[in-house]
Amino acid sequence: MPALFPPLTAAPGPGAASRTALRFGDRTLTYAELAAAAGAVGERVRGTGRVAVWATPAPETAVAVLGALLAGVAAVPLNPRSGAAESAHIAADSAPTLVLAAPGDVLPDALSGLPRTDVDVRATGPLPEEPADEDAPALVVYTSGTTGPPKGAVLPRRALASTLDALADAWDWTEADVLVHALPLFHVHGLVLGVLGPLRRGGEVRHLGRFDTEGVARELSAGATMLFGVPTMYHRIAEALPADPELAKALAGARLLVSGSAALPVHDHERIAAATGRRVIERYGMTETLMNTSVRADGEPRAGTVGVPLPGVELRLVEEDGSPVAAYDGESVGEIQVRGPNLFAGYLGRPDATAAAFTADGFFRTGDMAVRDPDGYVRIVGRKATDLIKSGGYKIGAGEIENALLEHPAVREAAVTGEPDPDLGERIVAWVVPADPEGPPELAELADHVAARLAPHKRPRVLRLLDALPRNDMGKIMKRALGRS
Ligand code: MCA
Ligand code: AMP
Repeated sequence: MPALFPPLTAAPGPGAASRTALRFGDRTLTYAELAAAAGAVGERVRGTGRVAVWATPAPETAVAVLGALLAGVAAVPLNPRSGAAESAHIAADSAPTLVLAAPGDVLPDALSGLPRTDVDVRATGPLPEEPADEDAPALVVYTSGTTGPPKGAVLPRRALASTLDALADAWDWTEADVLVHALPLFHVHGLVLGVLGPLRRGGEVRHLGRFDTEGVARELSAGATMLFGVPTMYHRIAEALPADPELAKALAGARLLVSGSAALPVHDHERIAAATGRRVIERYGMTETLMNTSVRADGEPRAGTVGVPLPGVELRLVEEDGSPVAAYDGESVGEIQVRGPNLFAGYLGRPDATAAAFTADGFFRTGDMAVRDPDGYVRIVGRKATDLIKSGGYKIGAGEIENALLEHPAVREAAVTGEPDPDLGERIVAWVVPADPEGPPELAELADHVAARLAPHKRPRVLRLLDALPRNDMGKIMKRALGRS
């Protein structure tokens, strides 16, 4: 398989090596510096099994992941805010041989048994010879399901290469592009699209560390050409625009504004278009499939659609019984199923879950429900599972939060749902039957409990106390009834 990052490994043209590759605040690495530092990581990890990467929004994370990828070692990016139970689960499930972190980072107890290697972004090492096997695992990214703890999606090198090249085709993405974003680096959006994407093209990425509209305006005014964000970020931009002419001007000058990870509300799309003259384009993907569809840079950025299938991606809408929906008429709803080189190889150590995720003819069942317009544009209208919540662009399983809540002494029974939220898309609601009706738990203590165990973004934002949970004759909690009460 050709190199994953030709700009690093190919003989550099005049000036190419001195081009900026990464910027995190005032910390910058050129392509030559990045290649040297990644080479040093590669030397350290070559021949080991999977390595964990403490994925802070810092250049060390990019160097660590790149070094592992170049050496043919799978990297497992870890959320540095994961709580105790989540860290312990991922460490045990992925069984890394060592953990790569920035000097000074404090690691949780769950990782203390692992050898630790500090990443030095000024180190130099030779670039390793990349593995030829395109099916070799490149990343293991943890993603929530409806029940149980998160599963590790194994992403082969081929999937990364094909999805990034398909996006380059759809977006006219070149080495001239400078991407700005503030996405976390332990998920596909921020890591694969937001860091590996620019590096595969030979362009530049500027990471803001944390999201704010000032940083977006500053970087887009100072030469950045593209912005990636989740809808929550575009919502905050839409809210800020009326009072911020600099932000409006900066967005107006961008080449491409891209939203993904959840549905961009039409209202926010239209407010941004009205204030800037620019339309945000949406692309649709999943941890397991990488990117499936996008509005193309030269296509019509219709609000509320995720565009057309990317090159190489086969996409179909199917009825409950697996038959194709009657028509692409903008009305017939079916589940999106996809097949192509962008797909993952399976869930780590979970052949049962992997088998259940695919149809007999190799299509991945996304669980997302959509319609297609006659011209092929896909519009997502919902999702099959009520037990999956999308909050701030993060996918969160109701079951993992329920299990955490049930471990709190003040909780007798718990059910978790998502309800519409203008900022987060959905907010997590905890329905709780208290152990002691006279001394029910408070929202803050349950939120802290979940944040410390799982992660802060999984904490409930609303607490509703009940005398009993509505259950059907089988004893199963009727979540739809909860939503209406
Ligand atoms: C609050 N905090 C707490 C607690 N409460 N910490 C501990 N215990 C608590 N009880 C902290 C938070 O950690 C955070 O710290 C701060 O308080 C604010 O938290 P929060 O309100 O949750 O965050 P926010 O600032 O509102 O974040 C909104 C966001 C974020 C920036 C939009 O949700 C985000 O980054 N989303 C991106 C998700 C994403 O990348 N998804 C991609 C997966 P501090 O203030 O220090 O930060 S989907 C994917 O990859 C697929 C392939 C796709 O299609 O893209
Ligand atoms: P994750 O598993 O965290 O990678 O999230 C994948 C899910 O995010 C998909 O199955 C969709 O439900 C949702 N998603 C991603 N992009 C979009 C989008 N542009 N519009 C609507 N939903 C999206």
